[in-house]
Amino acid sequence: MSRSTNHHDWLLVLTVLFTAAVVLVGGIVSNEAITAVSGETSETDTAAGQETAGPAATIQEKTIMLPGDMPLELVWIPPGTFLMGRYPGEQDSFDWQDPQHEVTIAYGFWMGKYPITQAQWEAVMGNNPSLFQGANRPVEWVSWNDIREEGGFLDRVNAAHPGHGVFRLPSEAEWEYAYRAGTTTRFYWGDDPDYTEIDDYAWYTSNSDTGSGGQTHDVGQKLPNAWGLHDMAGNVWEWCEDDWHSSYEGAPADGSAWVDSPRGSRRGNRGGSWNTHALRCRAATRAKGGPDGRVRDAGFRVVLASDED
Ligand SMILES: [Ca+2]
Repeated sequence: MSRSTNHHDWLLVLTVLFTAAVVLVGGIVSNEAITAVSGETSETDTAAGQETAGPAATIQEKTIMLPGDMPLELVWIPPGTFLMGRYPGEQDSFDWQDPQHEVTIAYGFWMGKYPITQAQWEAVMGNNPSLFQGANRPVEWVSWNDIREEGGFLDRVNAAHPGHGVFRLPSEAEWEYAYRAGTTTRFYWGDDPDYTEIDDYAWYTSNSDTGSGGQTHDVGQKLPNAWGLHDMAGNVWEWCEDDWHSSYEGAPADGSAWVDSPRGSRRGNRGGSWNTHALRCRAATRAKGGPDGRVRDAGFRVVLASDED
C-alpha cells in the first residue's frame, strides 16, 4: 500500500512541476514575441489574500494601450488539455452541453482580464451604446456584428496594432478552457451545490438589484479565477466566435471556433449575466443570439493570439 501511495505522490509532484514549466515557458516566449505592442508585462502571484479555486498559479499580465491611451489589461492563458461540456450527472445542467469531450489547446494566448468596458469601447468606437451607463461597467447593447464587422471594434483595435498578433473573439472552447483555469467543477470556485459561494465571484440575478432593478456592475469587483480572469461568470454574457450548435457532436477538438460555411444564423455566448439565475453562471453554460442582436446583458472580452499561433 505504501509503495502505491509513493508512486502516486511522485506522479503528482511531476505533474505539478511539468504544469509550472509549461506555464512559465509559454508565457515568457509569448512576452518576447509581442513586447513591441505591449506597454509592459508583469508577473504577479495569485492575488494576495484572495482565494481562488484550482491550483496555485503564476499569473502573467500585460497591458496594451488602445486608441486614446486607454489601457487594456490581458492575462496569459497557457496551453493545455481540458474536458469541455457538462460532466455526467452535473447538477442543474442541460443537454446542449453534451457530450463532454477532450479539447487540446496547443498554443497559449492572451485574454482580456475583464469584459470590455464602456470606457474602452468609447475610446475605440467614439460612442457608448450601453443601457446601464458607467465607464467601468462592461459595454452591452453591442451586437456580434458591431464587434466583428469591417470597421467594428476588433477591426479598429487591430488597425491600431499592426503586425503584432491579432485581436479577436475567443472560440467557445478557448472561453470555457479559460473559465475553468484547470478546474473540473461546475464553477471555477467549486461545485457550490447550494449556491452559497457564488456571491464572492459573480453578479447574477440574486445580487444584481441594487435598488433600481437589476443591472450590470463595474468589472473586477468579484474574485478572479486561478488564471486571473474576473467576471467570467455573470455580469454580462460574452460573445464568442462560434456559430451556435445545439450539441458538441462533431465539434473541433483543437480549440478552434466551430464555424459553418456559410455562417449560421446564430452565435454562441457564454457565462451567464446579472440577468440570469446562478446555474447559468456555470463553466458549461452556453447561450445563443443572432449576430445583429443587441441585448442589455451581453458584451464580450477579447483574445490576443500570440505570434506563434
Ligand atoms: Ca461574464
